[in-house]
Amino acid sequence: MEISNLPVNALSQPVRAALLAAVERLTSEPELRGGVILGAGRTFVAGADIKEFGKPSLAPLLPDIFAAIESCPKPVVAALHGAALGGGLELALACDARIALPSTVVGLPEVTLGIIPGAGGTQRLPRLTGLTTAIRLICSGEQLKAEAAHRLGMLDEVVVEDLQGAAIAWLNSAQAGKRPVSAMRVPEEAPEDIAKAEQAALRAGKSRPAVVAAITVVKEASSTPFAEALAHERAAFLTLRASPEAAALRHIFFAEREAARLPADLQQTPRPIRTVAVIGAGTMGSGIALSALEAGYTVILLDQNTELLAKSGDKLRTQLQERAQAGKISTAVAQEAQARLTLADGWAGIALADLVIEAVFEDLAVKHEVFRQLDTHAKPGAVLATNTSYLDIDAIAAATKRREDVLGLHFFSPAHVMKLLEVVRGAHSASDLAATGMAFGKSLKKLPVLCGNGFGFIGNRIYNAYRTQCEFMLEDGAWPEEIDAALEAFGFAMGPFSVADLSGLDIAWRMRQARASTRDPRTRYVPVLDELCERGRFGRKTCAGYYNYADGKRSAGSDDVVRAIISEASAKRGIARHVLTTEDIQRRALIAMVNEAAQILTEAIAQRASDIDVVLVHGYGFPRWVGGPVQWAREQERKYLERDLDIIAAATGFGFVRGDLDILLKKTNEDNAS
Ligand code: T1G
Repeated sequence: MEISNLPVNALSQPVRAALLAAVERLTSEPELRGGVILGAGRTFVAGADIKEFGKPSLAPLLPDIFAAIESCPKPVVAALHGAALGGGLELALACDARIALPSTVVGLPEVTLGIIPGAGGTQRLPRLTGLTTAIRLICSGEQLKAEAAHRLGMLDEVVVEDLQGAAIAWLNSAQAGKRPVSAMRVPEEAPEDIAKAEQAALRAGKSRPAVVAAITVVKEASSTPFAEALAHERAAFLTLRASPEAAALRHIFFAEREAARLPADLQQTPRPIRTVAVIGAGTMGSGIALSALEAGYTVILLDQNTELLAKSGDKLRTQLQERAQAGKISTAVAQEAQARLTLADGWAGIALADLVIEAVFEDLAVKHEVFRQLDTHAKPGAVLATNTSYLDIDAIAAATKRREDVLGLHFFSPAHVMKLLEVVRGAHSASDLAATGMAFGKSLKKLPVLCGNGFGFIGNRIYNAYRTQCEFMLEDGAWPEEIDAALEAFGFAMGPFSVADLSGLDIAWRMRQARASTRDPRTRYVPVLDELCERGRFGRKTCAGYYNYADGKRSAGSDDVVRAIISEASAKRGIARHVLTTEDIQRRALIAMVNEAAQILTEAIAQRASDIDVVLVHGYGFPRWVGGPVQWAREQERKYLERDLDIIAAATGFGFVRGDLDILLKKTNEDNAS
């Protein structure tokens, strides 16, 4: 029985109907002695068809099909390759045996979609692995390679070739027969081990509703009759699937894939890239070099500071070895990658590069000098990329005679960890540069998002609006710890003032000083950060910023110095400080993001609304289970969004631009697809 619903053989309704018919035929035809279920193409089954969620469930349902497999008197073997995930693994668990190729991955990732396995996974998996492993796997959505799954008892055999032949051989072997997992008993385990697994799962899963539900239902495997527990699983699954959190997680799942799509006129053949030159051996440059090395590129690293260059080269080699020891990459890849790293001792060293990425100091004059050198030394047709966070790509490109080769590749720090990559086209970027940047990002296993060349592109511009509104709230009456606590309660990994202290207040201070001369005095400006920096309080690096830091630990709240500075700023502006509730803080910060997002869409800086959510979730710690600022706004009543816009318009005063919420809230067909 071969399931073919490319690209990932999702168990859509037609597949379910055909599979049930095949199982019924196996059951009824006397000459048939056993069955093998396998997937066509590159994989077994990636799960239920997520695109069907949000619509009425159509028969036959997976639990009915799996019951038919178990009640079929003939043995059925699942032959697994590629990925057997979610409903795909549940299908395999309903079979009498599971045989896989070594490269197969298996898992129950439902919690990453805000749901729990809804077709027996919570009851069958523990019968093979025990409760502690089942709790860990189901609450994390962890995917296991075949060998690991085999060791845990989830697979019966791992074969290196002829998967179908091995499955048929199993059917013809003496061990073939009905061995329904549902009839097995859950292996005994120490209650304290189960409790520890529970606590670990709740911590790692931030006690999200799906994780809490998964633990409750999985534990029934050892206490409740199978059929009854199965009904509880189904009920919990259906409730979660209808929740806004599940809708948000499905939204971001599809948004991440949608972001890779370029508009028709930019769908061009990417320029071939084999050798990458990175200019600047600082934190960003080294992180970019590491990513490129691990992705298989030949990397040339250049820095005018030869001591820093040598140090960064050593650090890169060490990092490659460490990642091999941690099992993140193979030892062979680590050694081979080290051989692909060259430390250039001058500009001539970049002559062979197909792509040059500069990650030097964020100053236009410095970037201009680098691009003049690139103009001279980079080979014709090489892509000249800047990692700038804020500067105008066109202003940088103006330093070369080949503006058509200039592109923004905005990595996020640490560059070898953060998946987000903003691919920024300048006014003169050649039409194949977007495809080249997106393909390069994908090859680094990044999440590339196409951006227009506006101040702060997508992410920094929105984060800037969010942080500015939070500074206004400081002056209006909230303390840093109240604002951070409110936004961390919303789900941000860190509040804006803790983030500012971590990245260093002096960086923002330098940028503000550089822009002071062009700032319109009529716009509201909060001088608190400048006052802190005047006192040498740059944040963690000076053990004092908005907070105090001792032994790396942040103080619970801001101290009297900070409060005096804030109160003085309020007084100077004639503000009578007032209390802001957690909800006030959350809504003002979020509507500031939404308002900026609306303008970014109107200005076509982002291709689509869902791209903005991908940027905020992957670049700024926006809680994934809320789906991003756009998804959040779509879940709000319009009248409250308008009310909140009025509030920040009043708080901002001169220069406030009210975005067009309609453009943001209308569902496009891509959104409807998800
Ligand atoms: N349903 C519908 N479409 C899916 C899909 C799914 N389960 N998985 C992938 N796609 C689409 C995806 O949107 C993309 O579409 C194309 O397939 C290629 O995907 C009952 C209820 C399998 C590891 O969570 O993790 O089972 O962009 O780009 O990088 O308890 O897809 O081409 O139009 O990701 O090679 C649980 C989700 C579902 C697995 C392959 N299963 N998928 O990665 O390709 S809930 C999952 C993945 C469930 C049961 C419950 C990955 C992959 P388009 P791709 P890839």
